[in-house]
Amino acid sequence: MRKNQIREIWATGRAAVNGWLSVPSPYVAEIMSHQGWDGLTIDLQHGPVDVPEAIRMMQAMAAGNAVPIVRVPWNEPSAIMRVLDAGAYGIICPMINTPEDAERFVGACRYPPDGYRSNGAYRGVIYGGADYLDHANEEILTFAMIETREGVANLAEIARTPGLNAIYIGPTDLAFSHGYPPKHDNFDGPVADLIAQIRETAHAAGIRAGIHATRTDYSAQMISDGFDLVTPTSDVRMLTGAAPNVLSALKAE
Ligand code: 3PY
Ligand code: MG
Repeated sequence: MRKNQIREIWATGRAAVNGWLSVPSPYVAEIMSHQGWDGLTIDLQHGPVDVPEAIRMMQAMAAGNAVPIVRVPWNEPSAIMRVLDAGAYGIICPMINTPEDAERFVGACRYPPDGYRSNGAYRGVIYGGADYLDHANEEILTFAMIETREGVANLAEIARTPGLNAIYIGPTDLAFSHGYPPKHDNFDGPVADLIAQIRETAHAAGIRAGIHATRTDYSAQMISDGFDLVTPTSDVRMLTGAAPNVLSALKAE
């Protein structure tokens, strides 16, 4: 089976840099997959991408090296299994709040006896290889999003879920549920303290920690603080970030 590059990066002690895809376009996915991202996550929770488009995007990405990851809309086994069957090598699952949530999520990603994933990886075997079934449980990465007060309270237990590889912090929902404005890139303050606490709890349980961001400087800070994966930006943010610079240079009064 094709190896999961993010696991290999982690094995050498480095952090993985993940890109984020919200534009429902195989062409955009193909362009991004040739830029050197370690992983690329297709977002099915927020934004207009749906499962059939995500499948076309993964097909387009396969010519590049980025590991195909999908953030599913919810902790829903059928949605998880559909994108795994289509070749996703990692799943980010929103709003994991309890050990039961984590068990349901991870179980959907693992074939028996480790979980209850159903057999039928029609494109997994094309992307991954003919021995996909034998190694899928070892290669596919599971990321539980910790982004609520309840998730933080239960984190030590959640992190001990067999087969859970990592947590992934959603900083805006995390801030929201603690009564703060939903903001990314928290350099300091109470949400920054929570984020450090979550990272340390995950590491103490022997699993990896990833975080969503929108700034390069903040992402660099998160890597130096010890995060194993950062998402520094997205396709949409790169467009909306770059266009105003060009326009303000040309349309300045
Ligand atoms: C959050 O900030 O809550 C996220 O889910 C990031 O996309
Ligand atoms: Mg969120």
